Amino acid sequence: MKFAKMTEVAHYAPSQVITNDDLAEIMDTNDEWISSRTGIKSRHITYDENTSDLCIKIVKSLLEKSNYSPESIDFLIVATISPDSLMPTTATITQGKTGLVNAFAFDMQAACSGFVYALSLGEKLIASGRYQRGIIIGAETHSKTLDWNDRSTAVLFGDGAGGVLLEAATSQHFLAEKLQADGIKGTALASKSFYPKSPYSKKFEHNEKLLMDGRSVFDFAVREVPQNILATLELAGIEPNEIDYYLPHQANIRIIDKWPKKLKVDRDKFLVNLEHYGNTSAASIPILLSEAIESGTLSFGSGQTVLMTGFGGGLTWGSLIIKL
Ligand code: B82
Repeated sequence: MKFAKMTEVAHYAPSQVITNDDLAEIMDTNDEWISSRTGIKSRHITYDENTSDLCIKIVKSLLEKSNYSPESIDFLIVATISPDSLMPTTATITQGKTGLVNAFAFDMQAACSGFVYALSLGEKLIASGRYQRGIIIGAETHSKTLDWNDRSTAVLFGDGAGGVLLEAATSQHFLAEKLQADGIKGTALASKSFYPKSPYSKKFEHNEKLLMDGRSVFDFAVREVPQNILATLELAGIEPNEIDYYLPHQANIRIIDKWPKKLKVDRDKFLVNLEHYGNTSAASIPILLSEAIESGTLSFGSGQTVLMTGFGGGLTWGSLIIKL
């Protein structure tokens, strides 16, 4: 039996910080409205960097921290819904510019669940025994896809990236997982759509911008996701309170605030940083993990048990229980 473990983590966000007050200068909104409904105070917004530029920072940082050569990396997965282009992928652009000459690379698209899906897949690649070392990144530059005239969505999102180095291990670190999807409810959270538009095709209705049925996705996050967490805990044979820290996708503080009661665990076990980043979709969980490692709240090799939960467009959602 082969195993995988995370051995390093890194995060990066563009240096430009845009506060709620800054947004109030360009659209009809205010700090009280945004922070009371979302918990967000500021977000990082890229000035001259694209998603691959953020990913390059993460790869370089992981290589520096681990002292591994670029040639020693077997694969790179980038989870993103704001790629530089559909082709080439953000992962291959990053791979080319960081000298990961022996790595295969591809993008994973599972919205705000992207990092959890990609980390799960990376673990399987290593557990197969075929690959020894990989990098999993969640990265977004949402600012380039937002409708800056739509105050209901433009205030919610931010840019940033986080990633982990995944390596072969001699003992089990990934204890349980449950990944889910429900395409029937997919229209509740949808971005710009693509449809045939050739001279030979019928005219399709399509949306040009992000659509979010807030109430419906909020109810989904509050009702369904804790059930997924409980099911994952049951698979691991672990009680909710035995988890040292929960690392939830940072969509909205009101969602996270409802979970401790549902799971009957202390609110302090839920790590939160959305105040400073907004919703960074696939990047939110690795940024959260990286900050927790940096602050000493978590450390690799400590034996602490964490539960990561992603949930978002698709709809997709899922949890991983990992022993650090
Ligand atoms: S909201 O609908 O406007 N609302 C909840 C009733 C405000 C209190 C809202 C806002 Br504002 C921001 C985010 C959400 C939300 O529910 N988001 C998500 C839910 C499930 C999956 C992903 C997300 C996400 O935003 O990434 C609701």
